[in-house]
Amino acid sequence: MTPPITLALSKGRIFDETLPLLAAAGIAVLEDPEKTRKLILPTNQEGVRVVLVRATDVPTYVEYGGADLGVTGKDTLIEHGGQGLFRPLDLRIAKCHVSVAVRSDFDYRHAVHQGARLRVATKYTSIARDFFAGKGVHVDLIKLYGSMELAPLTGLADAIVDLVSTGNTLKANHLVEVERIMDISSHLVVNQAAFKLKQARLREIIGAFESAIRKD
Ligand code: PRT
Ligand code: MG
Repeated sequence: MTPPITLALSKGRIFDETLPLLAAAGIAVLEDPEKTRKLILPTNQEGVRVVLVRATDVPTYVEYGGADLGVTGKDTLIEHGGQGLFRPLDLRIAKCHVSVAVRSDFDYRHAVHQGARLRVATKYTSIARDFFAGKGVHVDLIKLYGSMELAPLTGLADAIVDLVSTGNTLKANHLVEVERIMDISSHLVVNQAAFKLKQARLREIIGAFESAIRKD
């Protein structure tokens, strides 16, 4: 018997937006992650299963072979470093961008122009460090794990680096976008050893995903 293919996904938008791609590969997940407490979900294909992990853990699972492949945001991939991962496809799902945002009453341009040292709160310390280094702006980075929008409102930081899609979260918290750092979408990542060992089956899945990617 050939070993099963294990796909790592996170619940929520990545799971939801990967389903149509799986369907194109003839794979249907048999349980709804919002309704079950199971972390390993069977599919209609005996040789394929889905494991549910935290979004930030997807690259780690695939790197160490806990999963053969996974779907992860480019933001998460950059912060992880991407070591040990083969990255065959931009799936063009879960799109957003990484931005710098401040309180609407904070004069960001002036602070930057003055050469002020900025306090920046973010979950994305690598992306933020590279971006501000590239601009020659001195920053003190404060690592947070969530609710970044709160940091400028409470005086914890002058600015945040966070993901933005509709902009509604910023607006609801009286924050404004002052820099757009990069566009983000989710990518397929594959364990390098698994790609060699299970090449035929993985190539089929990658090929099916590739032809189902939205081109708009
Ligand atoms: O939520 P949890 O802490 O469990 O984990 P996570 O935030 O790492 O996972 P999840 O599922 O929320 O995000 C997984 C991936 O989806 C991210 O790594 C991104 O690549 C992608 N993605 C796409 C987004 C968004 N759009 C997005 N809007 N991830 C998060 N957001 C958040 C953002 O951080 C902000 O708080 O939504 C808020 C802004 O949304 P708007 O529409 O109000 O601008
Ligand atoms: Mg989230």
